[in-house]
Amino acid sequence: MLIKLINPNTTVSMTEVLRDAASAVASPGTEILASTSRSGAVSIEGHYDEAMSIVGLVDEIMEEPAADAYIIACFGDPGLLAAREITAAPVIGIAEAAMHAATFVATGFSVVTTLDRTRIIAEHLVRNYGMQHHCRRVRSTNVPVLELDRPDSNSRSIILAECQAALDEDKSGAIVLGCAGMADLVRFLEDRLQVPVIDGVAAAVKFAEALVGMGLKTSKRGDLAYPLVKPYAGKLASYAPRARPST
Ligand code: 5HY
Repeated sequence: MLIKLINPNTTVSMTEVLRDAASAVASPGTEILASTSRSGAVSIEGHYDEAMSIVGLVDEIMEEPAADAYIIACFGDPGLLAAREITAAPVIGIAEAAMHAATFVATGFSVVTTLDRTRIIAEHLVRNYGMQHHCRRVRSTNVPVLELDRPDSNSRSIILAECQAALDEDKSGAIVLGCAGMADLVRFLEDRLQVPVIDGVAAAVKFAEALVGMGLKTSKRGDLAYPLVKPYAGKLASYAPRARPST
């Protein structure tokens, strides 16, 4: 099975972290094709960055129509429902994957993310995904996304301290990592915290394998049907939905 893992930001070194995290959990028959968006922000840290990332995400999906599943490897899950409209293959966002995984291993979890503005975006996701019952709190660390990549930054210890505060103050039983760039912190944190620490990239790979294994595809009835065929104007003219042979 072929899973296309898309980093919707344009930082190639982050994609390498994501590829390693995905490959570490992929089953022997699963090929992970990790790609970096070619348009948009170097890091996605706000609503505008997210909105602007969606064209690059669509390009990556359209370029690999034969993939069995797609993963959007950014914790805001930018463009998730739009992506589900343009393909019938399962599309999984890492935030939804991580939150769902956490509900299987703890009655309550905390999300530990990067900037404070990202915290607010993650809180929206908690509500959108109906996770209020499970998510005890979303916490920010004020570590910018690209700091996670710098060997000389003290981001690891800052994130560890915030996770410890989540366990002590929120009484959470598990930690959800609120940024794709934290994927390589799982072992470091689990060893010290002794609770499940969930990286959405790994969770998304396992859920993608499960959905494909069950033969489940995205429903094409209702709002996730292929986009209506119509002209688009201006810079986005070439993105106008086209008629499909089967529809
Ligand atoms: C992410 N931004 O996972 C996020 C989420 C964050 O470029 N990849 C990004 O921390 O803002």
